[in-house]
Amino acid sequence: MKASGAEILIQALIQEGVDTIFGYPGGAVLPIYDVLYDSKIRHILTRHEQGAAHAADGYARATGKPGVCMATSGPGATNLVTGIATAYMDSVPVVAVTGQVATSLLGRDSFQEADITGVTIPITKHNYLIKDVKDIPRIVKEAFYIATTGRPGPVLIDMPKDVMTMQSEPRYLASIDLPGYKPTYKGHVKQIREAAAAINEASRPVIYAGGGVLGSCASDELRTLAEKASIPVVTTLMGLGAFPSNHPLFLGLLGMHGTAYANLAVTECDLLIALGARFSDRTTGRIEDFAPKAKIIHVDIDPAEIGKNVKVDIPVVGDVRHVLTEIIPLVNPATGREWNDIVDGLKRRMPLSYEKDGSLKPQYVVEQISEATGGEAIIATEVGQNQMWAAQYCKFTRPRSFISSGGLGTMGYGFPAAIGAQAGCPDRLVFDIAGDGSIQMNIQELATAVTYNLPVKIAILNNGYLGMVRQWQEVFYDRRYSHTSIGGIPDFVKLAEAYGAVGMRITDPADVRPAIEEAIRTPNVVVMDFRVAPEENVLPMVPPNAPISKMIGGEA
Ligand SMILES: Cc1ncc(C[n+]2csc(CCOP(=O)(O)OP(=O)(O)O)c2C)c(N)n1
Repeated sequence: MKASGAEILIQALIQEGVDTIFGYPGGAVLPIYDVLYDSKIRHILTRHEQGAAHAADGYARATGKPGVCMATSGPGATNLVTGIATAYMDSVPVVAVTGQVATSLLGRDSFQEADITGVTIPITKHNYLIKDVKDIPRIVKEAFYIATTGRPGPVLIDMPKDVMTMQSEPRYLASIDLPGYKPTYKGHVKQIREAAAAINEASRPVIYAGGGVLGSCASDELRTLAEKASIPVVTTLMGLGAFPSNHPLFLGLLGMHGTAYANLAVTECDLLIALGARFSDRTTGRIEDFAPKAKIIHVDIDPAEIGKNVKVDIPVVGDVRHVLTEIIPLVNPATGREWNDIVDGLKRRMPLSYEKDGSLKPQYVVEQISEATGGEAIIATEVGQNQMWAAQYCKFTRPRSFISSGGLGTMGYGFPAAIGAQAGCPDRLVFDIAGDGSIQMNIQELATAVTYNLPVKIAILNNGYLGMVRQWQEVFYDRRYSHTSIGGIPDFVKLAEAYGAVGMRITDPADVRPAIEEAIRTPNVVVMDFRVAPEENVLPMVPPNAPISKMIGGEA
């Protein structure tokens, strides 16, 4: 039976298991929206296309399934760009569908025409401009396959309006054939043996776990390896949640705002086992001084990552879970060696700490959120100090619980991503830990959260500053706070109420825990405006391009 391009598209999405699309309509996607009108796919109308892209990304990070967003041509498509780039930098599987002007109008500066496949080449894993209605089933299948396999990432499908209305007899494919795209899942046997031998020989090993551990669902294997060989674990920002925070072997975050003990353990180790991590400058500090005494094993599904930033001694190309499954039986059991005592000593001597002077401290707010939720909530963050305090003070008991823009550092990411996570995980408690600056970048999505009854709890650490930038100005620019004091901060309580959410203002430390508990009990979107100490800094801090062992502050 013949069907229109738009019908074929929606049918193909359903076949890929899509149940939710985050989107925003416009002229060039009208035929698709017409089909959506009576389709079984849930469409969540955001208030900005950037919100739709971040929501699809948050949905993907929380559920492990690909997230889907949709926008019209031209400005709708370009509004997705920041969200697509955010997903690309953090290897998140997102499929973005954009409308395009009719094929006869392409290349003529037509109304609302933007060359979105051209624009997104460097920020997508792959993209398509569909010119023939017959290609729709194949392209949709390929797009999901590419987005979710190998190193995951965003794929864009651009669809001209006339292709949506053309009729065709659809032929949905059961399998796909993509010569030239064959991700390597299984590591090379010889390298796996070498890696296991290196682990058995090491006397001061450390595991450095990144987002690839979560991407490959390898948390259990990570834990098995760490426990079997008694190896301390540090994580990147993207790797938080991959290993339980309360585990005795856990050393927390590494790098610029990592714990002192994680940074010192990596500096002193003789073997660094990097798992699905990409050695970003925020984690390594000055690259020449990174893990200077260590042999490095690097396991990554993307061969382009290996040797990109650091010299690797034992490269293993493959999926972290597959590779760990092979390595674990070859590793000798070990119990508390001298190294474990040294690391435990560091942990005891220099814990994360902040001055308790009676004022309302942002770290305290984050600690209380973590305690009140027992480490079970999904925590999304914005970008800045709020993000780093969340990374330092939130404890995670299970994977896919920390949702944050690591690679691109996108302000305005957290709230829409939290909406996506809540849509994908209706039974979980979802918080967005926010700054007063970043929350204002996508605060219009309060309408989306309220309309679709996605009861995200927003905790604004309101310091009146673009805090992280102010901190850099304090440290590196002699306290010249150029344009980082943000005036015109709205009354967040009234704003919440204006959108139909619940607003609370908290100024006294004694009110923090009761407010959080009340928010958790409230079956609605809640905005908590915590008026925190304005010039609190995130510590420890490694100055950019300094060795990670040279930290400012943070030691007890
Ligand atoms: C879209 C975007 N613009 C600018 C920046 C640069 N930037 C990084 S952190 C930050 C300050 C964030 O301020 P706020 O949201 O109030 O959070 P705080 O640091 O105070 O917790 C800025 C401006 C960014 N990361 N993203």
